[in-house]
Amino acid sequence: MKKIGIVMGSDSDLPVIQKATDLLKKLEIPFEVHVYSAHRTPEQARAFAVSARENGFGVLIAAAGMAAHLAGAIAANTTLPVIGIPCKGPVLDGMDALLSTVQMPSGIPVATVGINNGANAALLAAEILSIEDPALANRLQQKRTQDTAAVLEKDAGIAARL
Ligand code: RP5
Repeated sequence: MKKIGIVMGSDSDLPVIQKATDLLKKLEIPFEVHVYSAHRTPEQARAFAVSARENGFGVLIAAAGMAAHLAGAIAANTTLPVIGIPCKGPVLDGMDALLSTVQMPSGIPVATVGINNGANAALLAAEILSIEDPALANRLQQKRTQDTAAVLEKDAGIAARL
């Protein structure tokens, strides 16, 4: 099975990444996590992206805040699908990272999820891998069924709370 590669711009992004890794563990998908910054360690970020396909990765996730160039810099150096997670920063509430991540010029796509949405990044990465993996597709369907049941349980209980 292909691995999912996760890169974060700083270890301060870890709480966002943990939402992704928790889900990947539940879905039994192998992953590798690194701290590489587009600005502070550009050579290491580039080297990871350049060798990612030959190193067995199928999808890459990149999380960064503020002037968030990491997902774009990773995408510039691989033709694997790259999912960007804009992280909330201390000043502009993540809007800076959201626009930096989502507004890629034509030719270098980054599939951008919502601010701090590590869970959706993991699910999207899993859905991409599931195209060629029926067992993973089944696990995703089971999760969707469980999530649906959880909402319906809330629906059934809501009257009692009002
Ligand atoms: C970005 O700058 C990182 O992804 C992080 O979200 C933000 C702040 O980094 P630290 O100053 O906390 O290391 O590159």
